[in-house]
Amino acid sequence: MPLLERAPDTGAASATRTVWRTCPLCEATCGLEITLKPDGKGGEEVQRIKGDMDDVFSKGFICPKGSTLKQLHADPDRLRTPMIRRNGEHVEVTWAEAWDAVEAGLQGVIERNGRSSLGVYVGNAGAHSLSSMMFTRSLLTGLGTRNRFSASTVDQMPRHVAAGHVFGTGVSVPVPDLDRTDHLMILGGNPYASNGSMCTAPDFPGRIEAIRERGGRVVVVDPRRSRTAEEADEWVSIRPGSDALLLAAMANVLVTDELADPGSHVTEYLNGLVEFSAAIQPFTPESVAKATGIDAVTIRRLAHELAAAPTSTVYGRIGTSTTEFGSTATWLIDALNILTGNLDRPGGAMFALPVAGGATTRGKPGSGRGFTVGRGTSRVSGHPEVMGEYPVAALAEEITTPGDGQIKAMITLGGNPLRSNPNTALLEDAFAQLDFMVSIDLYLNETTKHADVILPVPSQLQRSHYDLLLLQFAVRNVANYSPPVLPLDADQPDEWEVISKLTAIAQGQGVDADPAVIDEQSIERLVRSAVKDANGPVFGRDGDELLTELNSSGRSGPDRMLDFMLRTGPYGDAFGDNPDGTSLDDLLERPHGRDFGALESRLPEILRTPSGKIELAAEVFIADLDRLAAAQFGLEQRAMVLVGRRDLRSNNSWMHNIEVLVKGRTRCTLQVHPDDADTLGLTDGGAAQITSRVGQVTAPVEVTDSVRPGVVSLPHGWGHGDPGTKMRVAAEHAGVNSNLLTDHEAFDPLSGTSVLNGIPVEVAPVI
Ligand SMILES: Nc1nc2c(c(=O)[nH]1)N[C@H]1C(S)=C(S)[C@@H](COP(=O)(O)OP(=O)(O)OC[C@H]3O[C@@H](n4cnc5c(=O)[nH]c(N)nc54)[C@H](O)[C@@H]3O)O[C@H]1N2
Ligand SMILES: Nc1nc2c(c(=O)[nH]1)N[C@H]1C(S)=C(S)[C@@H](COP(=O)(O)OP(=O)(O)OC[C@H]3O[C@@H](n4cnc5c(=O)[nH]c(N)nc54)[C@H](O)[C@@H]3O)O[C@H]1N2
Ligand code: SF4
Ligand SMILES: [Mo]
Repeated sequence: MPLLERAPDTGAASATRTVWRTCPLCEATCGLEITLKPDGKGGEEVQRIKGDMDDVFSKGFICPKGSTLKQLHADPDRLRTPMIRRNGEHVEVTWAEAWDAVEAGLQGVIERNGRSSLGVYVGNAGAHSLSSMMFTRSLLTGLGTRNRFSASTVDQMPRHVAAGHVFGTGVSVPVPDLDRTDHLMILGGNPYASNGSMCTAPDFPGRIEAIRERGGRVVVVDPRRSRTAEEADEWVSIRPGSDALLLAAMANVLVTDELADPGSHVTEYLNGLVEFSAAIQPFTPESVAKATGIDAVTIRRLAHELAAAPTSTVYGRIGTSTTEFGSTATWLIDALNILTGNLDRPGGAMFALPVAGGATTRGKPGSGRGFTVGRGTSRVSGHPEVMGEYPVAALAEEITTPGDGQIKAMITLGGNPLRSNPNTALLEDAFAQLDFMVSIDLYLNETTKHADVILPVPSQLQRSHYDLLLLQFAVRNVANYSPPVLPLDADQPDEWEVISKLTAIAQGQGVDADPAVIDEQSIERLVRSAVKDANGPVFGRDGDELLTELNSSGRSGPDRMLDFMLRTGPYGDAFGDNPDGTSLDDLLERPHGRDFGALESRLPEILRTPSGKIELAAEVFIADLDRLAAAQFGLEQRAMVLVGRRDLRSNNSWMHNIEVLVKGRTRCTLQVHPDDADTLGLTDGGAAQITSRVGQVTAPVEVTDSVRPGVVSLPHGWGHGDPGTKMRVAAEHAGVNSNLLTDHEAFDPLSGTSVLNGIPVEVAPVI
């Protein structure tokens, strides 16, 4: 036996050791280096967290939130025990008691009102959890209700709708090729604060700086001179809600000035260029100048610069997405990338080739069934279904409007709709009317306080991780798996077990249902469909053999499913057919991740439209241009409007209970331009009352010329300290809830996404 062999990992730690994992908090997927030390009780605790210099993707970058996974794990307010609400107060109970209450509550509602009276909301945390990514689908199916809602309709649904109609699936999302582009135009995104979104790129800021260092140009279109705008070559100050007009006018310039040339690599697979060019004619730079607040000369120049750069790429996020024309604006972003010849080529807008679980890597390459919406409509207002869900803007009315299918019981998973959805006062009243509610969450917060039962999940450090969703939108093809860093607490089920058990109980299997049964069904389904996929790497193989081989690892739950997805993905070992290919074992040997290289061209294989072509002139968007033209006058007339913003140290409505992140200056301020402050009589540090059609809040004023005149900015996700919540630190840094002002009646009809930016408001001093 070699003397220097490492002691076997018995869990009873006696020395410090280092492990690596991916930070699951935002979309940047940074690698963390975590030092563990003995905790004096036979276990381990985190000593320090820093950036993993060897991570193949993030190369050492982290933001201030990454290292706070330690504090999050240690937070005494983080729920470790299920809670039941008794006499209006939440009390700790055993898991057995919690499951009994879930069974009684859910089955009672189902017996009285049927399954259509169940509603479910999946929040942003669901997208950052491997358990949730793997097991939420069976929960949704098991509930047997169409009343599905998620944070997507306060976020990126327009991105899916544009991708779906143009390229064939909701996740066929082109991402800016940040590392090779010569010219980047960002609309409505502030990656210096958010670290990027629908574009997975750890150290997004560093990648932006690199563009400038190699002589490229960065332009930021935003009503605020955000940190990203400050770091860019040019800040284009736009009037909120008018991005679609600007983009349409830029497309118009490219067509009119004969600069539109999609390139031979795209033209072959492109439908609708002539129709698109005709439809865009009315949107001249002169005609949109007033509504956008950007003069015609600038608009022409911006378009010409895009076309003239050796490579260029246009990218838009929240500020473009959460507006009345979110889908059409997103489609126009794709259109500009197509017109300038930059789609699907290095330096332009490219498609990732996801290593695991990518919808764009399944099925027959080159064509498919295409994208449809409206397979059902919401009961009260008739909103069309999009990507299997209804808009959150309709959630309150679905709970409060009597009739068949009225929601009587809600399940929330990893979301805080009472801080993140529009018109939360209305929603709060609705939630108070529910017969039963169960939440899977880490905290007793503004939403979960309404739950009859709260089922806690282990902390981020106690779970395995793989960014199944976010790596589909990555600027490089990479894979990075993280085993749990710390063991589960005694009695604490893993998150997937909580979701699966809830599924089984909702299906009527009773409180003794074994989550492993759902797990077995899920993996079987995966394997059976893979061996039937004529274009997949294990087509025709014996499913039982594959299962046996998979099971020889002893894995279960999301890890086993991930292993299967990795092995049958485009870089997988295909169960032996491709020996150098990847698998979970392969990734376990590479704690810093495996890099499969820069993005490569994927046309025409990526396409899943019925025609096998890019549908540039998809009918829904061409038709929506009329609505856009008609809205122009209204946009021109707008007085004061409210927009949001993000702060690097915050994360939507949570992480506010972590002292190191919230200490210091107040972040929840109303930013007002000095001219407006003068006119309105507002003073820096004073208080302002902000009133919209649906609500009113009071917030501290920050006078700054970083917002455009006529625009005020208030971040979302604040407003803590409600009675019945348990987040001591957050309550001390409460802030105000900006979603008391956002209007549930304002949404993008193509995607159902709420308007969260460009809210008409009145602002007055509080004296
Ligand atoms: N006005 C305005 N509103 C907005 C936005 C805006 O820009 N302006 N942005 C919108 C956007 S982009 C989004 S994504 C939404 C977010 O909306 P939501 O998803 O509804 O809200 P979050 O604040 O992300 O809440 C996450 C919840 O998950 C819990 N949680 C954290 N980790 C886990 C976990 O691992 N498992 C489980 N089960 N729970 C966990 C947290 O405690 C918290 O309750 O907000 C939207 N709302
Ligand atoms: N630190 C931190 N990071 C996060 C989050 C967080 O809460 N905090 N949330 C995560 C989530 S869920 C998401 S979805 C991403 C979002 O990522 P980003 O989209 O980059 O997020 P924001 O920082 O909100 O940037 C939106 C920008 O749009 C601008 N804007 C507002 N209205 C308009 C408009 O009409 N037109 C244009 N062109 N711009 C407009 C705002 O001023 C703001 O600068 O961030 C993720 N990362
Ligand atoms: S940017 Fe920060 S929060 Fe996001 S993944 Fe990296 S360390 Fe985590
Ligand atoms: Mo989001």
